[in-house]
Amino acid sequence: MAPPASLRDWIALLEREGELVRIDAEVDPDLEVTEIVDRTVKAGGPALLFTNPKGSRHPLLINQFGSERRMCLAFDAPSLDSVAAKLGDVLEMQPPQGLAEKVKGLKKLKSIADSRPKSVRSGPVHDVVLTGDDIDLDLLPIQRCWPGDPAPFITLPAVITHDPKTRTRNVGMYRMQKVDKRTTLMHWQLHKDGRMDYLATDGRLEVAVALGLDPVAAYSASAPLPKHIDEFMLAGFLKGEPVELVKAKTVDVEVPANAEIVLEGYVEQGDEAPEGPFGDHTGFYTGVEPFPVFHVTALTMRRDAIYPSIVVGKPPQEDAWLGKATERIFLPAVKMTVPEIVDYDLPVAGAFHNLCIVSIRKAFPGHALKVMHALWGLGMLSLTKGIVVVDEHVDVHDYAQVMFYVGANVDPKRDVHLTEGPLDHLDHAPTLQFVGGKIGIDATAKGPLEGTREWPPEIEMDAGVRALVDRRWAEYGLGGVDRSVDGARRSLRHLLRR
Ligand SMILES: Cc1cc2nc3c(=O)[nH]c(=O)nc-3n(C[C@H](O)[C@H](O)[C@H](O)COP(=O)(O)O)c2cc1C
Ligand SMILES: [Mn+2]
Repeated sequence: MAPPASLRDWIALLEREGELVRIDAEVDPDLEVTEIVDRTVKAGGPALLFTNPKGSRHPLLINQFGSERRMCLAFDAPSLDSVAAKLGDVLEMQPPQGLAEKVKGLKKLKSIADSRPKSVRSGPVHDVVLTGDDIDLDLLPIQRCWPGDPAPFITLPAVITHDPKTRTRNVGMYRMQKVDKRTTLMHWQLHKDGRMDYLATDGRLEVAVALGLDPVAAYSASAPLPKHIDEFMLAGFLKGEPVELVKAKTVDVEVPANAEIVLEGYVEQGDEAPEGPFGDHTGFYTGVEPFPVFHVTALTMRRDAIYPSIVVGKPPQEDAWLGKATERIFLPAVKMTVPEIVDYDLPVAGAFHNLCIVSIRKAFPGHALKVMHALWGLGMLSLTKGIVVVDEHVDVHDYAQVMFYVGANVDPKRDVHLTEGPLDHLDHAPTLQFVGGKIGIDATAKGPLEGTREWPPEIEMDAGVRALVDRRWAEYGLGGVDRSVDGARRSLRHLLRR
């Protein structure tokens, strides 16, 4: 088994697994789909394939990522942590000793070499090629998600650009507001690589937008990789198969050969127009700001192309699971830089950038502060508004446990640290956009070198007594009582419901 190779294989897999429902009734992509999906996501329901969206001949797929189980099916992995382990394995490679280790090492190196995208001559994405006046975005069932949105938005694209100087490819997921049949806007936020490519050109930047990829390639567009790393390489590594790319028809960009739909086109320096408002993953409408205008020069499709979409809004929504995938998959990379980190959790309710809970192996006075500042300097985590640091034995995914230590171990005057730094583009709370306050809470146990009184021991039952009670449990006649109330075993699903 391997992760699904295309959106169609993925849909077939979801159907076999009872994870997809087809809706044949005519449903309006204008708001009605959102209300259905919102209820379905919150109930932990299946992926939905709207076969008859009003005004379009193309089916609309949504909620493909909306549960932990589907996320694991997408990666063909037993858990998101096991996907992370694959990456951690490569990141932590040591010079091999002995033949067996060398062979294993070679296999790992091969998996890296094989992750490079592969160019192919043709692909089904070019079954239908529309250019000039034939281009018509109205063909697609693009959703208007929330009542305050002024237009339909493409919400699940993989936007492909190249750095004009280095030619490095970048793939990112950025919403695109429809302007007319051949034009959209491109919502490249301030800190994103796509915007860097745009700013680096002094004229025109060619862009291709792929819609309807296999789930791992689609996920990779949302992954916060450093600018010089091609997201399709991560996809190839995680799939164990290179992403196959074919030359686009009207721009010098390669596109996934078996994408359902591709929009080719360009943006130009200085050509911007008001974008928004948009009901966003922050749970609020983000305001109107100028963003680049994307002119479509070709619309190519598979025959009977399926259009993929996602709704973001007040959490939890489907994107919670894309975020959780990133949280898990990037843990080994975070640990590479800050090895004292044991685990971290970005609560869904915190829209990912508002709060990070991190557990550390504390080794010296001020260690929690060191880790806070490291995270505030690390990739997209630098935009995190609040950080809570706990000791290594605390389960960061068990929010009640974390609250216990925040309450018990914190002297607010000593352990709450306020500072400033860059903030998420969409954060409406800071007085200035993009920059403002940060809060760090050190909920670790303090030592005498940190100037505190002696820290009291925590209450813990004797291991011998625990084993004894385990052995004798049946004798007590308490069969109905769950004896394994253990935070660590609670699934992410429970955390979402909390
Ligand atoms: C459903 C969804 C929608 C997103 N929309 C946007 C967006 O409109 N603009 C943006 O800059 N980032 C958006 N993001 C986040 C980016 O995809 C993410 O930061 C990604 O790492 C950007 O790639 P880059 O770092 O290569 O620019 C979205 C993420 C998801 C999951
Ligand atoms: Mn990138």
